[in-house]
Amino acid sequence: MPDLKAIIFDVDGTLADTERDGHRVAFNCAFSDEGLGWNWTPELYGELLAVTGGKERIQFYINNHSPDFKPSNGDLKSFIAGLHASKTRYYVQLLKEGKIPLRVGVKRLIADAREQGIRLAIATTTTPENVTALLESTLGAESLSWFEVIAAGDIVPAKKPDPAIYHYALEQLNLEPDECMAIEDSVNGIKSSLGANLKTVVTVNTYTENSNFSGASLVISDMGEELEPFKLLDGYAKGARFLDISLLREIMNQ
Ligand code: XBP
Ligand code: MG
Repeated sequence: MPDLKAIIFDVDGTLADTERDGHRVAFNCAFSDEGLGWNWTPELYGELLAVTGGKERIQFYINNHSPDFKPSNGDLKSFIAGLHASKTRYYVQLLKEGKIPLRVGVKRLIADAREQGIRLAIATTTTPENVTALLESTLGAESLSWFEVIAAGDIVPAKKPDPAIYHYALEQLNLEPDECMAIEDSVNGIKSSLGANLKTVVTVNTYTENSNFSGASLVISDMGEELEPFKLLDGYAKGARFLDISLLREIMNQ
């Protein structure tokens, strides 16, 4: 039976609740600087999350909510790229100010994995600068070296739900899917991880708690702590109160 060798983490919604008070706010700051008059409310943003990737999300918004929009420079693709770069600057600033903490249990699970020699990787649709800034601001600069692979953003041609980003991470780790576990928070995320044949644990958040996570090995409210146990939403957790390496191993061998 293959043993657990690596965990591949999603970032947004999984490591931290970044979307509503992070990415969304940063998008709106960038829109405001350009005088666009676009305001992504928390509710609208929940709908826009169906599209992964910030540039792709802006394009989708224009297509569906502002189809007559003409960019000031005449070229929509480069306009969106510039707008998104501005959004990234705002988002990184929010992270540097320490506005976005890790979710319950994340720090403990990462420490547990490192102690037990489990390799760590990241597979995300967000921009690499954002991953770096999140890790630095929450776990310290040295944490960047804990992750052997940071697979992010445009490194693959198709973002989640396409499995390309997980295929890329597995290739870089030089591991088979049955030697790894993925941790995700969204339907697009789990489509991507399952598409790469990875067993996946889902920790839900307010944007994803009502989604259908069929195919997940375990669905829980968060990673939990001894004194702040997770809520079990689907699957079998052997009475555990928090997600650790021993539970991940159990799930892997189910
Ligand atoms: C979530 C995403 C990202 C972020 C915004 O990524 O879809 O697009 O919302 O980040 P994941 P960017 O859950 O895979 O970590 O603007 O940098 O794309
Ligand atoms: Mg996510």
